[in-house]
Amino acid sequence: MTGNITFTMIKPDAVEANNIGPILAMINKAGFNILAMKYMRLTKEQAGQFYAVHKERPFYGELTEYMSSGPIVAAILTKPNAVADYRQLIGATDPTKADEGTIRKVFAKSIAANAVHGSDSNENAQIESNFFFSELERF
Ligand code: IDP
Ligand code: MG
Repeated sequence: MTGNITFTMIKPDAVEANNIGPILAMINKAGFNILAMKYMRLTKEQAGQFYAVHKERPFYGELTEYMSSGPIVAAILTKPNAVADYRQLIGATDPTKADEGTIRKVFAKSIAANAVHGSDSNENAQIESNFFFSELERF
């Protein structure tokens, strides 16, 4: 593995809009390699587990409903400085505040349906990757 890892999801709004390909192209163009990847749909319970850190937030119900509303693409990405570089590539949580050229600026529909997830720390990148992928699924 070169560099460290981050975990991403292409969220239901972006999958529904046929933006898997364009988003993966931006990810590869920015220098990230794919260590693991799958296309799947989360149950509301699984979405709740994944976002458990946000349980007390007012948008938790909306978020877990939305994240289980359709299929997603989950992936582990590698690159030197992966976590910070990927947060920069995806842009701010609220797409109206995201920089030009970021994934969320280009593809997000709203603050909830914001096209992609990106880990916020190395520790969470490990936890989130382990939530979705076994060692046998990483290459
Ligand atoms: P992040 O995805 O940029 O790290 P977080 O604050 O960790 O943002 O929030 C997790 C996810 O919860 C966001 O990506 C978005 O889908 C959703 N979310 C965050 N804030 C709001 C909100 O104010 N309303 C609705 N959904 C929100
Ligand atoms: Mg977050």
